Amino acid sequence: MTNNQKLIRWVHEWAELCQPEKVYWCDGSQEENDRLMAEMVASGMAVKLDDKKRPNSYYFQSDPSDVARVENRTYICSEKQEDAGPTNNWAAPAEMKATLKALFKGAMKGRTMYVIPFSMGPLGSDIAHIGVEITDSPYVVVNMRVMTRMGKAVLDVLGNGDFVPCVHSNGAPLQPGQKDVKWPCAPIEQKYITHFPETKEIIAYGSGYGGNALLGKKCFALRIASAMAKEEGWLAEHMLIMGITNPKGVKKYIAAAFPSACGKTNLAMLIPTIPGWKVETVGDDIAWMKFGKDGQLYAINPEAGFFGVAPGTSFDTNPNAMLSAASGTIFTNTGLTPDGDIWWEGIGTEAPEGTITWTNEVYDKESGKPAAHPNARFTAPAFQCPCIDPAWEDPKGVPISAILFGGRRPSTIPLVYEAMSWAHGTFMGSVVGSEVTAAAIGLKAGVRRDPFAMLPFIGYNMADYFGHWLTIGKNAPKPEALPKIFNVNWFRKDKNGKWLWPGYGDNIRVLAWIFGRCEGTAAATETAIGFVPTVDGIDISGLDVTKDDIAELVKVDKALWKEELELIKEQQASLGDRYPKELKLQVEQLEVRLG
Ligand code: SAT
Ligand code: MN
Repeated sequence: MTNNQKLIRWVHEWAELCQPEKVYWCDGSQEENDRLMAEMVASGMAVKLDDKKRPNSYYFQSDPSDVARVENRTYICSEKQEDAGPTNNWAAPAEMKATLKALFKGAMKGRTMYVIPFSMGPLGSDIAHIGVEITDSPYVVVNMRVMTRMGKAVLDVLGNGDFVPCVHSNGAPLQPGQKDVKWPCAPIEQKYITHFPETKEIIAYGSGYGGNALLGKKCFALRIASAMAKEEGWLAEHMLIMGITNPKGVKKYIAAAFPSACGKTNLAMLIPTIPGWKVETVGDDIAWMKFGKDGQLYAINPEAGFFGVAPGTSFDTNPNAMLSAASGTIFTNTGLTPDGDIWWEGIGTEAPEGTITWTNEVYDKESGKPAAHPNARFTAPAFQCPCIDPAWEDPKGVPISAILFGGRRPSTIPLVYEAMSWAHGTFMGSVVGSEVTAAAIGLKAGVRRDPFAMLPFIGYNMADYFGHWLTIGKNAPKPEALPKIFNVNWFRKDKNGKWLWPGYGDNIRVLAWIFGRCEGTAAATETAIGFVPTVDGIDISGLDVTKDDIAELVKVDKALWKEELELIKEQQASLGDRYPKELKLQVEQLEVRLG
């Protein structure tokens, strides 16, 4: 299938080490997919869902110990520890490779080694990159087929070119005669999700779930790509990309980063509540952005599918996601209904009698145990999304007019405000965070900082990453064409703890103001923290939100901001001496403006 000698040699070396029963090169065809699914159904790994209810769709239950990304087992292996920085787990590359070599020895015994050539981004796009994943998990193969462009066509584009090597094993070899389990994986202390940013390699062992195993996603498209982007002068970001068309038919694209549990997928697929506006989705999770020849920043979605959190998704909260997952979808750790469909908490219906939980028990509402694991997922093809943007596969990407940051902040942070400059916007991204309650995560209550929503995804020193953002602004080929930067906060509460903003489809009202700022038509008031809308700036027609509420929502309370500033200084101090001077200056200037 290929003459790429580097690729052939690399596959051969890993096959020697892992000792699989056979090596199989994936072509990405429907026939191959159907065959692998049929094999997994036969072995008891997968359940085929009812073809009338959920055509061409399959259901999986993971091992109860293997349900999410494992951040404490995720490593950045740069030669120097300071290059990984204070926010990443670090290990010396040679030591980590020795550890991994011992684990991978014979790790694929009794199994097939699948070779998956994949493209992150439309095939042949200047912004796209190719990777090859080897894995002993057929579940990974069928998921990668949805989440990336995968198979023979990728090898044709690759030719003798370079690729990012990605190695994955569930870490559960089979001895002769040993019966397989439904979800093979290794115990937690043997799981390793490792990245070598200097040599651009990924090696993951022991977990079959999500970003631990589908290595194109967080491992490549964020951790390794962020390191590539820094070297090459572009941006690899944890951002959705959406197109917004106003009632006059003018269209603009925005990219937006939020920490988890802020409704990122819902925002990407928003259904506007004000007439004449349209939202279309380019991507819901990751954006790669490069300057075009015209000096504009262009973005692609490196992925081809949605790996969405199932619980809470319904025809009320996100009909476009529900329709994306109507067929040809893989469900993991949801509930399974007796008539061969899926069910989860918040899907909008009662669980049918006899629903099976993700731990394969009969669902009992009274037991307090959910049918779906909170991190249950659907893997759905992006092209099935009813609001997918016509340009979502355009190899040159879509021009970005605005970048949004946001978090879950019940106080202090206004509904929306605009940065005064790119450097100020970089500062805004650097202090993104969500307020958490102590009970929720077993940590100290307060603001959990998640800069650029990239805390677990920056493949190098976070302070250097901030520096890279500043450099992008300084080196912009056409500074006036740089996207404007905004911070949004849908989660402000009043004194009684009631939400001040309805959110969901009404967020278009805030996006409309942002749109107007990009066009130079929307009015704003300058404050100490940036530009906020005037009280008439947000369309509240048809809402039971008053102008007083808007005034409260955009109010900048200097006393609260001074408290915020102290927290920001603590964060700065924790990030080490590579913290950029320009951002320190931003803090000093903010302090002066706050008086
Ligand atoms: O498991 S993934 O990394 O793909 C999704 C997530 O945890 O954010
Ligand atoms: Mn994500």
